[in-house]
Amino acid sequence: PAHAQLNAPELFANDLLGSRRPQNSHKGSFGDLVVLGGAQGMAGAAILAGRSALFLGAGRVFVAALAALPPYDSINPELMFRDAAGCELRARTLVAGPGLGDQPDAARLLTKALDQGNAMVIDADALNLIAGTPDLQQRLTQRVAPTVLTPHPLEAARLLGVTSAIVQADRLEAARELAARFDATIVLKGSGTVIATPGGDVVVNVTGNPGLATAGTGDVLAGICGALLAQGWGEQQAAWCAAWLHGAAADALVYEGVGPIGLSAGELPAAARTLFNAM
Ligand code: NPW
Ligand code: AMP
Ligand code: MG
Repeated sequence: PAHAQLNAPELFANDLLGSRRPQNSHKGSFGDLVVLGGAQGMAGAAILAGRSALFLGAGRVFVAALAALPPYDSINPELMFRDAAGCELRARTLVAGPGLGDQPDAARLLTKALDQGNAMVIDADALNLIAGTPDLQQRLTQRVAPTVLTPHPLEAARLLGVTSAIVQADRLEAARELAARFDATIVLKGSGTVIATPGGDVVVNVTGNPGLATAGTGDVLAGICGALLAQGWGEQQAAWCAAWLHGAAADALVYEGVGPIGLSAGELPAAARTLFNAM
């Protein structure tokens, strides 16, 4: 077949069970993660990604925003807020893009982020900046560390230089082409999320529902994927499990009557956490 369907048993088979933690582990065992994003008016996107990373088990989570933030997040004071320009990026898993915007400070930050050697999720405006900047494309393809790109159809279209209708007409091919072009794992979002690797593996996720068609759900997915990378998962397994958990969390919420209408992105992290601990 051209692709396999992504089902939970494949994740079990990989023995990457989320609830297994060594008895003597500590927060340093589960990785430091930095979300880079949150320009003026979109700080919420970066906070949603950070909260998702926290709920899915990253050891310490920093939100490095371009906009001025309050001293701390009153809903999740565990998050550490940093000024984007001054935030240490080395030895930390990065989630770049949620609410990052398109201003010069965003491009400077992304340049620095692409050049660090740790795992990275690239989403939203980081993808848009890369689409419009050959220098950033070159830095992306030169990366060696695990790299996952999470475009929605329009972001994928911008990266490929085509229309979103063309992406949607052959989603498998669009994902494969992006994986080959950028030598990274691609999560092409939308109903039936497609995950493609540079090696040519393609799977279609089976979880999720139209309750996810609301602002901020992509920012949650990026944070979940980052949390798995921060805990040492490989890029393909992290992409698979993140997409599966994100959709399954939405399915569980709909089953409880929380959606599809009115499901809000901020409700997903706790639901995904419950599923992950049960795996
Ligand atoms: P249409 O309408 O069909 O032509 P943009 P964005 C398409 C931040 N956010 N199937 C669709 O195009 C993000 O992190 C901040 C088909 C849609 O109109 C980014 O940094 C929030 N088409 C920034 O905002 C919460 C699909 O893409 C267009 C599709 C801009 O991101 C919200 C939108 O794409 C947001 O996350 C699908 N499944 N999905 C906050 N609270 O701070 C998308 N499209 O123009 O890139 O805008 O995705 O909203
Ligand atoms: P974004 O557009 O970046 O906020 O991402 C939206 C998220 O919601 C992605 O993970 C999509 O796969 C998911 N999503 C949106 N609409 C649907 C749908 N109709 N069915 C399943 N998943 C969806
Ligand atoms: Mg998005």
